Amino acid sequence: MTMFKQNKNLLIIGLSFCAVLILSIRVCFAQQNPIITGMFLADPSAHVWKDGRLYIYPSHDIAPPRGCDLMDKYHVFSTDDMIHWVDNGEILNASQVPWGRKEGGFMWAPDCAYKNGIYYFYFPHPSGTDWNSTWKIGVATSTSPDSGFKCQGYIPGLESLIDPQVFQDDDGQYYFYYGGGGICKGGKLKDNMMEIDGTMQNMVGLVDFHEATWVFKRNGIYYLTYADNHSDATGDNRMCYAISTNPLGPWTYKGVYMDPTDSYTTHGSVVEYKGQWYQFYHNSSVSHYDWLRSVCVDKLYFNPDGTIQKIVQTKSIPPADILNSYNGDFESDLDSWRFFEVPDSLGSTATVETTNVVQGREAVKLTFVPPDSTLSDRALDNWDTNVGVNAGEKYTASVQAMTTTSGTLKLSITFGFFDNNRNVISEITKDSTLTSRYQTFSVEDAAPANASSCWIAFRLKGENGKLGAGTLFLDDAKIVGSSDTTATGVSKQKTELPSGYKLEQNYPNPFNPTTTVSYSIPKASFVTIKVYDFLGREIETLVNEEKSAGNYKTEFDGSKITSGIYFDNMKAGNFVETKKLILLK
Ligand code: FUB
Repeated sequence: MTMFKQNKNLLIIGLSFCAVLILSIRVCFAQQNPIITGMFLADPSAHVWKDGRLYIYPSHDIAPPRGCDLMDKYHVFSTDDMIHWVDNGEILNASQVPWGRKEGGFMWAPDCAYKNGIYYFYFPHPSGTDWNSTWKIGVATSTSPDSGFKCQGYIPGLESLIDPQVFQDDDGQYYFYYGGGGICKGGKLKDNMMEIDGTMQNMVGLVDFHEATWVFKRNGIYYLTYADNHSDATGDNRMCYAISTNPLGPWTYKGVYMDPTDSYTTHGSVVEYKGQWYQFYHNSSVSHYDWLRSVCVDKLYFNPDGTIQKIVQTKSIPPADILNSYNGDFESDLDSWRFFEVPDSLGSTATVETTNVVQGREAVKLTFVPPDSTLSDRALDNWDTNVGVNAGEKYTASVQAMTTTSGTLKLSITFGFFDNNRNVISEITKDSTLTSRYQTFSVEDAAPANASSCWIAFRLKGENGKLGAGTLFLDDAKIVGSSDTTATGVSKQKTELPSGYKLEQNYPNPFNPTTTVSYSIPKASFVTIKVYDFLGREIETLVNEEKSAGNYKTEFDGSKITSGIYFDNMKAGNFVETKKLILLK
C-alpha cells in the first residue's frame, strides 16, 4: 500500500479413498516456498486443531496489485505433513458481512480460535467508506475449521485497529491482541469469545511496532512477534519479537529474527507441529508485486536461553514447478519453438522460464521488464516450425494464456504463412487483454494460394507508463485446420461435442513416468482434476479452470513420486468420477 509508505502512523495500516493397501508408497516431495502458488495469499495464521491437521487462515490478495483494497475473501488451507496442502475452500466473503462497508474489499489479516466445539474466526474489516477510521474486528463462527462460518457481529468497544490474534494460555484463558500504525493492544476475552473482559491494555516494551501481532508460549515464556516500521535499508518490514512472563506484558524487546522478504509487508505466525516449530510468513516471489503475495513457511529454532534464531528463508519454488501449479503441461501441437531475448538496447529484458518446451513438457512463462508497447522480435515464436498447410484452407491458431497482472497487459498473437521458399506471404496480428485466469485466445486465417507452411508467435504487450513489468503464461498452443485432409503437423478441427461428462481411464496404465488423462464435458463447466495417493493426500492438480464443451486431455508426470497406486478425481458441476492410476517404475 503506498499509503503505508506515506505515513507510518496511519492505521494500517480428501477425499477419503477406501483403497486397499497394496503397495507402500512414500511421496518424495520436499517442502519448498511458496507453499501455495495457485492463488495469492498473505498474513497466514497457523493453528493445529484437534483432528491433528495444521490449518492456515491467510488473507487473499487480488489482482490488479494496486494495494490491499481489493482483498475480499478468505480461504482455508490444511496439511498433515507440511508438504501437501489442501485448499479447503472459501470460508468468508466481504459480501457476507452485514455491517461491512458497502464497497467491500479490505478483508485483512485474520485469525481463528477454537473453544468447546466452536471455531471463532476473527477478521478486520471496515464498516464504512472511510475505511481507515472505521475498522472493526468481525467474528464468524462454525463447528468446522474450514466451512460453515457465519458472521455473528463484531467485538464491541474496540478502537479502529487491524490484525486480530487470539492466544489461549495453559490455564484456558483466551487473550485478544490487535494493532497497527504503532499501537499494539491486548486484553482478556470473555467466555463468549466475542467481548473483551475489562479493558484493552497497551503492550508496553515493544520497539518500533508496526503491525502483525502474534503471541505464543514456549517453556513458560510468552513471545510477541510483530512487523516493524520498515526500518531496513530496503524499506521493507522485518519480523521482530519481545518476551514476557505475562501474556499482557510488559515486554522485553529481543530484536529482529526475520529479515525482509522481497515484499513490502511482512506478517507471520509461529506454531509447533509434530515437535517442530515453524514460522509462517509471506513474500512476493511469484508475482514480484508487493500486493500479490504468496505464503511461505520455514523452520524456527530456539537457542538454549529461549531466544529465537534468525529465520533462514528457503529459496523459492523452481520456476518450472510454479508453471505446473498454474496449468500443467504445455500441450502443443507444434514443435521446434525458439525464444527471443529482448535486445538490451531497447532497455527491456525478457526471460523465458521453461525446462523443455520443444518436447512439450511445461507451460511457458515470459517475463518482461518493462513491457514494450511495440511489436518486434521478442517473446515466443515457432518460426522454425514447418507446419504444412493446404492452400485456401482456413486455419485457427490458438493458445491458452494468463497473466498475474490482470487487465493491464495484452497478448499479441501473430499468425502467418510461408511459401515454398519460406518467404512470409501473409501474416495477421491480434491483441487481446489478458486476465489472471487462463483463457483461450485464437486467430483465424485462410492459407493463401501459394502457402506451404505457417507459424505462430506470442508476445506480451504493455502500455508504456502504466506498468513496470509483466508476466505471460502460455499453454496448449495449437494450429487447427478446418478440413479432414489436413497436412502434416496440423490437427483436425473437431465438430462433435460430447453428450455427457466423462473421465477416461488414463493411458497407458500402468505407466512410467507419464500418462495421459482424457476427459469430456458436454457444456461449459469449471473442471477440477486432481491426483491423490491412496491415503487421500493431494499430489497434483491437473486441471482447475473453466472449460468450454469438448474433449480434452492432460498429462500426469509421475517422475517425482514413487511406484504405487494413485487416483485421479474429476469434478465438474455435480459430476464426480475417480479412476485408479498405477505407476510402475
Ligand atoms: O494484508 C493486509 C495487511 O497487510 C495486513 O493486515 C497487514 O498485516 C499487512 O500484511
